[in-house]
Amino acid sequence: MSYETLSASREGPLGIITINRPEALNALSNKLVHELISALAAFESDEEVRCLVITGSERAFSAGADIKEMADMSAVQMSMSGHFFPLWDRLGRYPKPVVGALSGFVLGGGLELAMSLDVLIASETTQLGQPEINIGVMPGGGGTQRLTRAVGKYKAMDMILTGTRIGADEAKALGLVSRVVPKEAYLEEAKKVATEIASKSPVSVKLAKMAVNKAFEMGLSDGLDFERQLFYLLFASEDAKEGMKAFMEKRKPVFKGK
Ligand code: DAK
Repeated sequence: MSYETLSASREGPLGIITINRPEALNALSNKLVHELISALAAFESDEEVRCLVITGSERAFSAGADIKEMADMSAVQMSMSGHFFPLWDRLGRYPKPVVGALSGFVLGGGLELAMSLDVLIASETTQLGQPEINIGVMPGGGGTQRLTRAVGKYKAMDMILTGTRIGADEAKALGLVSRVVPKEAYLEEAKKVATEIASKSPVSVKLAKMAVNKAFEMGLSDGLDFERQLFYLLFASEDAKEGMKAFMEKRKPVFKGK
């Protein structure tokens, strides 16, 4: 499938999506959002794909929603068109692991998109922020909730109310990205991490992702119960038997996703 605002390609077990609107610093236009949804759907149904990488360019992962497109929208248009919601919805329930390869500007809806992914690899040049306040609005794609859960109330208030951006090292110290690497290496590192994840049992990866995400929605004791149910369920998988057998036989496991 070919797209106008991004490219999607397969590299072995990896599905790679590269956002490509350089003229607008990869701002999320309606078209881009719909193309992203369709690329995600195609990789979801491709059984060979075990992990995704979403990236942008060295200058910008994404500078947020396309302000030029949004400027004239009415509140009714925004809510009736379901502007953006289908993307957050799909990402929120996406069963395969997704690694974000971040560089340059990761702003507004771009940061909200990143925060919906599973592992974030950032180039040392990455700048993250929720600058919506500067244009008279506020985060609308989960920023007030996900950023606050990631960095705590006081840093989130600072970023959201002043629009101040933070750099990669500060983001890592706050737990907002997983790893920071030199700017030449961020995409390779993301692919390396994705390849590592792709080598694990797809069944345990899927359930482990589900369990971690539930930590944001459940209280501790319900979350622990949920984790335990999934853990028991994994004992019904062939992959779990294979993993433990391979350990005892001192060989590499061959996971089949069964
Ligand atoms: N939208 C459209 N165009 C953008 C853009 C954006 N967000 N960001 C940059 N561009 C365009 C610029 O207009 C410029 O194009 P020309 O004017 O030259 O044609 C080109 O990209 C290069 O940008 P600059 O010339 O400004 O480059 P600089 O290096 O000087 O500055 C910058 C880079 C990233 C600091 C600056 O461009 C900037 O401040 N951009 C805006 C960042 C921003 O405010 N982002 C938040 C947007 S609001 C929703 C969910 C989510 C959202 C909305 C609804 N629902 C679920 C309903 C999300 C909202 C947002 O993200």
